Amino acid sequence: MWLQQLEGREVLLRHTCEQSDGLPRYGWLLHDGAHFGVQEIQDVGFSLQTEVVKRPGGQHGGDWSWRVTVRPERTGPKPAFISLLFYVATDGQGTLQPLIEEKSRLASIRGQTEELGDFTVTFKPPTTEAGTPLYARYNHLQAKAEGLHRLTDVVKSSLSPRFSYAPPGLPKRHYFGVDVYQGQAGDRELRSQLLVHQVTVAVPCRVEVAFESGSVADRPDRLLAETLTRELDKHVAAFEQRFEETFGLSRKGFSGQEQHFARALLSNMLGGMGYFYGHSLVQSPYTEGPQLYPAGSLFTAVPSRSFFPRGFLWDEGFHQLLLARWDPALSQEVLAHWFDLMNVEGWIPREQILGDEALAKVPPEFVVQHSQGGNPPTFFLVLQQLLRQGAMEQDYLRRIYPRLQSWYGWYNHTQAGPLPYTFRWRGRDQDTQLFLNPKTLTSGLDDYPRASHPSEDERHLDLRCWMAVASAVMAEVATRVGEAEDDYAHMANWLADNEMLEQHHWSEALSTFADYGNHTQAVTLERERFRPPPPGQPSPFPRLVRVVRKSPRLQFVGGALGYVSLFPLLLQLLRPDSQRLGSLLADMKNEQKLWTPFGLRSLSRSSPFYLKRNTEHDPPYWRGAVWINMNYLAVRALHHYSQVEGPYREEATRLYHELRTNVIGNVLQQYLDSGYVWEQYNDSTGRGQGCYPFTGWSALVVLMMAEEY
Ligand code: 6A9
Repeated sequence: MWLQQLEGREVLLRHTCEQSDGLPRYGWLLHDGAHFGVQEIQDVGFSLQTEVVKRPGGQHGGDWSWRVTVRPERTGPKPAFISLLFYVATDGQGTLQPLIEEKSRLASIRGQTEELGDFTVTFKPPTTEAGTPLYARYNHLQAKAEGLHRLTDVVKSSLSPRFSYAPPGLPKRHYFGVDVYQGQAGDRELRSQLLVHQVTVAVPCRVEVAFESGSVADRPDRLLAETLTRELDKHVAAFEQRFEETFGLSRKGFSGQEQHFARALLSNMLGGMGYFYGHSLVQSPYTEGPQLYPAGSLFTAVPSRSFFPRGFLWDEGFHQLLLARWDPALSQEVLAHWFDLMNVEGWIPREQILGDEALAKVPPEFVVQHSQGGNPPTFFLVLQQLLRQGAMEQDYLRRIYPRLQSWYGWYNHTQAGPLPYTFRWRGRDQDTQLFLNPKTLTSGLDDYPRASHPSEDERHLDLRCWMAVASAVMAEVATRVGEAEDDYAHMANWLADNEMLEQHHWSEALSTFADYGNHTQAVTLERERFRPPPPGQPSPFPRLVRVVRKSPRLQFVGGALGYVSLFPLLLQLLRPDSQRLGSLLADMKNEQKLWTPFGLRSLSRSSPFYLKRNTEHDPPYWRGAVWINMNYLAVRALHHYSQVEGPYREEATRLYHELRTNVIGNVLQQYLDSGYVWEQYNDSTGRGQGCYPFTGWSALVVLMMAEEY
């Protein structure tokens, strides 16, 4: 945590990534996912560079050190001095013993936990970057907290302005320091023991912290000062070399700035990875209320450190497409964690909210997961990639195979459509009167328009295409582990059969691929007519409700040209000589439909749903904006169709180059302009929108730069 000591101003305590802090820029510039990381955080008037290095050894993961360097920034009011707060906290078990020096300086902590064994954490006094000691004031806090999610509050409420900072020759000034915490325990269990070391010091400065594992027997030298610098330099050089070997961006002629950007994208995904532990809350059709699942652990990347700092199923497949290239062993570990969270039915919760810290970031209405709802099985794309790389050992494949069978089986059985070889997302919005179009959160495309009236007659094109990929990969894995592959191969063949695909999903009238269902395009959202309230009740504000002007009927879903329509192309199911390929390429390239200078927009400009709100409080999401995961699939597919013989090869090649250039160019431009990579991009201006930093699937730009598909 850090604290700006601006006299007379409110207390600005920074801790976890919060969009509301409005920092100009922050993120990992370098991170290899295992041994080191370099992060830059720009605050107003100063910046923090945080560096971490790990040195393996002993039985508990070895030693690691942190270095924080604070530097003034050219712009903004510069704080004369700031406070850095370093803390150690337990989470339910373990002990911590403070060693206090000079009355108030927490010099080190001796601790012990089940996972870490015995360890010592040492806080070095602040210096200049050259190593000269600096004047500083110290505070420390020893407190108990309900859990890790409450630490910010505990520290905040213990702050007192009664301390003074008086470097030689300068006037004395007051500052906020951690003091005594008057927590009200109540009957809540206090599972965290907390020790905070606060150092208050002038900018610029540098502070180092060393974690030393008790099980490391011989330590040649401490991982501090010059040794730390030397280790960091070594890791930076190795990273740069490995990055070039893996992605070849310098070879491809990308500028220094472009390479810097790509390294930051990969590093943010790696640096944002987390280890989560806790229970999912699940509603199943077999129980009355939601049930707490057994505690489980998940090692995973996250879509966004500030806004969605937890695991999301289909996002994770996209994340691992990038990470599998960088570190295939790491990706396999992540996949294994996800597969271990499967329930007895073969279902994996879409959103993983494990532990109090994760839970603290989720509004209550989003916590319960529904065991009838899926999410695109993108892990099959990762498995396909790892198989191509030859990265998976036989033993690993054998161990995940039973889980893959269950998972595949879950989709195949529970998400079956009305006809053989068709599929339907379960869990669409029920209260159809309130939405312009009932959402389909399970598909991952949320408010993308589907049949206006959800019914059992629906067939969803995207899910069918996902199942085609899943079946093909299952057949391949089965063959590899010497199990019967016939059923999977049979499914894969039928789902890839272009004639049957057209029969189920090609609409002559709309001249595109589409969902099928009970549908009418004649719907609008309108303000409800005023109705006098019952006596004694306040008069309700009239809501927006859906008005249906023409009855729905079973038909292909019109007015919905966009990402879903492109799926047979995106997942490369169309034969290269299919006329339909030519037709989708034309829709893609049409600026009145999907083409923008920033990438493909999610929904055609000509769709009646284009940029339409779904309810009063629900702005358009997948109704026009440019999303990077789908653009990655598009670029990848265009690359594929540019490599195979066929009548559309030249057109695919042309679009491949243009789309790739547009997407890379805009995400980079927005990063330079705004300091961040974003969740989505505006289809008219290219501007980043939604949450930030979002270096989940938006980081797939690195693979587009590398032309790794
Ligand atoms: C809301 C509000 C602090 C929505 O990237 C994660 C998912 C995608 O899987 C999905 O395709 N996002 C996309 O349509 C974000 C979903 C967030 C839901 C929970 C909590 C947080 O407030």
